[in-house]
Amino acid sequence: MPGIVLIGAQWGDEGKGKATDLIGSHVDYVARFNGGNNAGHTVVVGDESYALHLLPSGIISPGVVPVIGNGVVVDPEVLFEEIDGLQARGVDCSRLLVSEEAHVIASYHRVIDKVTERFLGKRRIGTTGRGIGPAYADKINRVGIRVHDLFNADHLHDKVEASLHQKNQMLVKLYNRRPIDVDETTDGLLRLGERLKPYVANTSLILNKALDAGRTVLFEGGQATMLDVDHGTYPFVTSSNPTAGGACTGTGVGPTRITRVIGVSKAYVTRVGEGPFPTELLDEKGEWLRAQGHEFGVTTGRPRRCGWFDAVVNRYAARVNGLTDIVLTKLDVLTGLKEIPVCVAYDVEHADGTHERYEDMPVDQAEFAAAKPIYEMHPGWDEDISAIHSFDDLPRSCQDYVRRLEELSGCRISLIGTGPQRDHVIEIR
Ligand code: 2SA
Ligand code: GDP
Ligand code: MG
Repeated sequence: MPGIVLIGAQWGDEGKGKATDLIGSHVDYVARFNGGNNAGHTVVVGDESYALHLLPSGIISPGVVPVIGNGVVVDPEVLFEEIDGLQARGVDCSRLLVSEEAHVIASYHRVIDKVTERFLGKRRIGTTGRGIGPAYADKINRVGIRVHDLFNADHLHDKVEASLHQKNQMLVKLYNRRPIDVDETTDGLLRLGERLKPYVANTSLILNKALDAGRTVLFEGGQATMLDVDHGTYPFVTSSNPTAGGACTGTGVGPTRITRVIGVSKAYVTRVGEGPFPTELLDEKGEWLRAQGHEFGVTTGRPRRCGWFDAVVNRYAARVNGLTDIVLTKLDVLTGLKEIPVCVAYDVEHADGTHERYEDMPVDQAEFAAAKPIYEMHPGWDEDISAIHSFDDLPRSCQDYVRRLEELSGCRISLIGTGPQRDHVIEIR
């Protein structure tokens, strides 16, 4: 009855889509447990590249049941666009299951996300503008709309009215916008509900029964550890729990069912959106990494900020997620560098001018923002590694780099990505 959790160990875009696709072809269910269509997961199969946002990456594997768990915020319009796009390319989406307890992103959540960011100005978070934060805020404020609310017109009208009551005052008085119409919004949601209905199910019950019957479930995280609302670089985070614990609350499956927790890390680091990033490269080396790794947002197209591998972040991710192993992706991107810096610890200067070495993540975000990376230098390699399938065949310096990242992270590396394709991979036993 194995439950496998797969999460991002850095700031996202580590290549979780590809890792899920690889592991997902051996599992029975792939369940998303957090976030929404802020995510952008790329799966490359032969000449075809699929950019998935809301659908679990397992949708590409025939025979896998893709599940959208209760912890996800669902924008039905985006979901249908994604389903239509995939079906037009021959991908069968009929097996999809959507939790009746998942919260819905309504048009007003998108509006509020965008106006709030504009209003914040210099203090903006750099959100994807998809309404994620406002939808989760409504969930916590107990004025959210859940999937099963879409099937009862009177009940839905009351809920939309309650949810819009305060928001309309805010939109009119604070942001000088027109109020959002309750009837129009309710009608729109009811129409979306009709189309959503065939996919809706008690997914917690289904997943638990599947585990009881000896099936394998892969829990696929969106975003990443450092974007977690509790454990990330708050307030520069997303509004959900992308860490491993979120897999349980976000699907209704207990922690005793989880047997493996896989963290996906890039061989360097990227971040998109605002917030501190100690190893960020603001020079031509950062641009080189962005160009080599094609580091642009899958959802928004924004250029990603790039920097060297940060072992403090990885050690932290290993701890807060209880990682059993790491999938190290995009090692091929580093090919051609003479030497590769790796951040092993931080140097933080305190207000009184004294310095402190941090081996572990500082909790105080002011300290994290002031953290200077302490680097260790590693020799690089020039050989193309994308066609290599055995760890022992990698150039010596490349093997040493991987082994050192493993040692610094305190967690074994079980898989290495050497290119975007499914077969660009090295398994380490
Ligand atoms: P939001 O929209 O409220 O979740 O934004 C809050 C922060 O979370 C970050 N975030 C992400 N970071 C990396 N990748 C994400 N997905 C897309 C991708 C991003 C894109 O795969 O490339 O296309 O821009 C993602 N989603 C949310 C976001 O940048 C904010 O820092
Ligand atoms: P996710 O959000 O974690 O699923 O990652 P994204 O899909 O946003 O970004 C990862 C990008 O790296 C995608 O374009 C993948 O096709 C690509 N990718 C994944 N693994 C590798 C790898 O090992 N090497 C290279 N060069 N590209 C990879
Ligand atoms: Mg992504």
